[in-house]
Amino acid sequence: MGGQERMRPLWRMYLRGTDGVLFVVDSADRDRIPEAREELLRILDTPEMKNVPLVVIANKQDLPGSIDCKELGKRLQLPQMSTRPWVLHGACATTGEGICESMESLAKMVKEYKSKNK
Ligand SMILES: Nc1nc2c(ncn2[C@@H]2O[C@H](COP(=O)(O)OP(=O)(O)OP(=O)(O)O)[C@@H](O)[C@H]2O)c(=O)[nH]1
Ligand SMILES: [Mg+2]
Repeated sequence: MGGQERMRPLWRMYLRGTDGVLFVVDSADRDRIPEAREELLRILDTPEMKNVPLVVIANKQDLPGSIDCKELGKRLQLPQMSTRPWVLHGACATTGEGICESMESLAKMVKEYKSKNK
């Protein structure tokens, strides 16, 4: 789903029955990382999203000056997520680098989550 501001109110329509979240962040858009963090925490902070697995794609790793994967994770407060399974992958959507790994992680984590919540 698109992440532009006018699209975001639609996100909550899709929360019920969600088994995994894939959140793509522009690692080169440094000024808007706090905005990305607020939006991410907002969707995760509902009872129905408790412990739903999270995959974050740190996209645009090819651009000079982009925030590296580890630093981005910190800025999104991922290490503070203690009960939720999460993983972070660096990626470049234009070449496809990192995308397969991200999808594989998502598939694996969703499978685990569903087997626990049956
Ligand atoms: N260099 C590079 N460009 C990318 C990558 N992924 C997407 N793009 C390009 O980024 C552009 C879209 O920018 P976005 O930041 O997704 O969207 P935006 O138009 O800036 O709108 P916002 O969602 O408000 O930031 C397109 O031209 C894509 O080709 C990437 O990994 N590396
Ligand atoms: Mg942008």
